[in-house]
Amino acid sequence: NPNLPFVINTWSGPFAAATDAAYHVLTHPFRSPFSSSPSPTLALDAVEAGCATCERNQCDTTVGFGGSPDEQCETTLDALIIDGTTMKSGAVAGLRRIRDAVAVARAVLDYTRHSLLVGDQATQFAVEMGFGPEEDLSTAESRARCEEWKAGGCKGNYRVGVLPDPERFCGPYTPGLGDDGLGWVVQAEGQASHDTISMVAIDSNSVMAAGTSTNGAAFKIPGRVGDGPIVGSGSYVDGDVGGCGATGDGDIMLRFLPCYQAVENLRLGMAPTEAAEDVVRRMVRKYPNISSGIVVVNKRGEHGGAGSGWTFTYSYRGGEMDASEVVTVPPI
Ligand code: SD4
Repeated sequence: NPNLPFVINTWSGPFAAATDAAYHVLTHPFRSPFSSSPSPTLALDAVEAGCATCERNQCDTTVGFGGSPDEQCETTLDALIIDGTTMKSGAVAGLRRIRDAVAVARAVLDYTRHSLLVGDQATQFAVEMGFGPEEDLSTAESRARCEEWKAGGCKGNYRVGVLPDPERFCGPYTPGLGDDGLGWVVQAEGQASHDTISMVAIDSNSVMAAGTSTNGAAFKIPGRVGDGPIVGSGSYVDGDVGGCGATGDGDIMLRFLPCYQAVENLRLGMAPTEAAEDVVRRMVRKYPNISSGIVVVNKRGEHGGAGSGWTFTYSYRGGEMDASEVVTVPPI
């Protein structure tokens, strides 16, 4: 198949380096003699390398340390990785004080019988697995951004309705319903922070994997988990059919399991673009203002995307391409 090996990822620009890193893994098969991973698939290695690239590069400050501070100015990380052959997955949510979120998710997949670890206990697991020492995930920039948000009255706060003590929640701010009337606050302009790396990789033997890494939503309530680490939401892959990666307003998206739906759409015979458009339409029907982006690839390496609320661009690289290419998707 001339499309293979193949990598697709939810964004372009700084995220293209992740596509290239994953593609490099697929085209330079190598396993460290020190690796004891019981799941030695190149596709998983590629997804991990791609997501880790964005974690290290702080892609758009929405992946990895130093981005999307929560209400208390702390950065926490969500990540997921899925093996399309065994359907095993590993994930962490609200991971604190450890940078390598996708690698810790991979360790959950490789070395436990669980699928998802959260918060401080995920940190403890990470340290036990050698990902320490713990370190503050804030940077001077993320702290300044958080202080500026507080000084500006906490616009973009996710709390709605009448609160018992608004001052406690970083007030004064204006609570209320979103303009969809469905009870979510539309982020103030410039404060929406909705980028995430979600990727799918297919090696030259058609073995597939998918994964996601994000620092979530800026100024979230501490403890909030988005769509990123949820199987079928942040990403999904069934090695017999295809895979999907998602980005966007995770609080809403995870209600729809959009990536699960997209892969099921492929199974029903839809082309990748059609499969992606269908899931975006399902979400837009209920939430007309939702920002979303979905990438879909079938087992043959045919791909497509769809988005809403923004002009979504994704990157991919396959076959013998010299560099990753960008696809621009007009909003639905
Ligand atoms: C989240 N989905 O935690 C992530 C953020 C994101 O594009 O994707 N932004 O809601």
